[in-house]
Amino acid sequence: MDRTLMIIKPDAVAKHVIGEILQRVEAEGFIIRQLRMTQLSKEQAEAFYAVHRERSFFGELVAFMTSGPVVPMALERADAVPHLRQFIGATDSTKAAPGTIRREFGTDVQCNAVHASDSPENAAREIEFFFGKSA
Ligand code: FUP
Repeated sequence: MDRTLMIIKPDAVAKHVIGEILQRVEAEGFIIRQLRMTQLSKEQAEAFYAVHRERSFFGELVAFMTSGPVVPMALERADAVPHLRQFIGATDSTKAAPGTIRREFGTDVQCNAVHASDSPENAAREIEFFFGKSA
């Protein structure tokens, strides 16, 4: 079994669809191993998205991710990383396939409802970021 990190982003939290998203994730066979709600500081959001520091959208991304609470979780499943990426859909919610989480609950390329780790290495780093080494 592999692990990945998913974050329910501030737009989805504000829409009151945490429960619906969790229901779909569990129905897809993911086991929730860790889960919490937190409000990211500017420093934390900048550190989490450090790989995007030079991108034009970095400032807006950090502002959005700190605009309200987020719900990070560690999820377990066979092929967790690629399976969750497929399940949430393309980055831009307007281009994500019908039925995916981003298409169903997101709005655009910034307010896209959820984050999911893009590699097993990043999944391990991101799970540690939110839940510490013991997770
Ligand atoms: P993803 O791995 O699908 O989350 O997408 P990226 O790593 O390409 O981008 C990380 C986050 O930056 C996305 F979730 C949303 C945000 N983003 C923007 O806000 N504007 C853009 O033009 C591209 C990405």
